[in-house]
Amino acid sequence: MSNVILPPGWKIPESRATPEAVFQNRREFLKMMGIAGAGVAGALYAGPAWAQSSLWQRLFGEDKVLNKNFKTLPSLTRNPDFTYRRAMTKEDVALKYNNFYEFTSTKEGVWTMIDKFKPRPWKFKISGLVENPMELDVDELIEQMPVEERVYRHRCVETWAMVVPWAGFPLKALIDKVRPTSKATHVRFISFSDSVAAPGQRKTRQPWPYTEGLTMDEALNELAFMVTGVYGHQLPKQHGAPLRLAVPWKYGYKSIKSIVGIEFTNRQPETFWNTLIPHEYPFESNVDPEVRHPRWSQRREKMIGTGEIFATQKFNGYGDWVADLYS
Ligand SMILES: Nc1nc2c(c(=O)[nH]1)N[C@H]1C(S)=C(S)[C@@H](COP(=O)(O)O)O[C@H]1N2
Ligand SMILES: [Mo]
Repeated sequence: MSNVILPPGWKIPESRATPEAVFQNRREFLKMMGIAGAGVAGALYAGPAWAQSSLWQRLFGEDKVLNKNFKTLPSLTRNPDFTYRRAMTKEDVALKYNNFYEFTSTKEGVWTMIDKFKPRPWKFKISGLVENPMELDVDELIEQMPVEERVYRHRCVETWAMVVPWAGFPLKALIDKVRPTSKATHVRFISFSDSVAAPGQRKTRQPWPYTEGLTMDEALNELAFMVTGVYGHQLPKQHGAPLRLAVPWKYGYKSIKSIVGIEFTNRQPETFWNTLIPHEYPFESNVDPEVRHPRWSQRREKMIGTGEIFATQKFNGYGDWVADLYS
């Protein structure tokens, strides 16, 4: 409809074929070259610009970029109320298949491009229609919150899905602390701005920073979760360190990453995708198999890693928690 740029990676999963084939061929490639291990190859060739390319990173840079030394989170209790009824996605799979347009629109490339991004120290601000506005270091905030583990399903609008164990706290706990005034009807979330670390933000026709929003009732729902970690450790950069949202009854783009601020407002806020392509990405965006995306069906979804296909469920299967909000 408009001449708005449709980001090139914004496609159904068929677009995965090429880069994944490259990655899966890594071992054969190494064997072919007679190189014993990625470490040796890395030591020989670290340096030239071409070695920084994402193809090179995919072949040889994985341990460095994945940085397995994420800080472990203390004594995490898994909340048993959230049943997920599917196999959990493997950590390495989730780490290497992301949507994070600040870095790149290729899902397989995000983890190779996050080196310069520094999610700590990180200032976090709560403003707008609240009695107790706050501005503090993100770790100071997290320390005050009731952190637990919840295994949630995640359904991207592009039809891929995963199941991951997030750590975090209910958004409601934060809302109770800052006490919105009776005028507040919506919550606006704002992601970081750093076009040096995040090359995607140099695309000046996109409405950076990434923003999202919820109604107040949605924000107060038990399911709305502020995520501080995953798989038992601090959130890695590619999943939206140091703090992201998880609203699993909505399409994935509502689950905004690397949040620097939350603002309470008296009107529906503008959001990144809704501003870019309004007829494809509505504000509400609840998962619904009956409502087609203009360019594809939403009836089925594919688990990353295993490739299993499932029928998509209304509200991504979370109707018991949220259907009341929309009746
Ligand atoms: N700031 C920011 N948040 C974002 C995105 C993004 O590009 N930028 N992508 C969204 C989309 S489309 C999805 S599906 C999820 C993906 O989360 P994951 O990479 O941790 O799986 O993040 C969401 N949050
Ligand atoms: Mo998504």
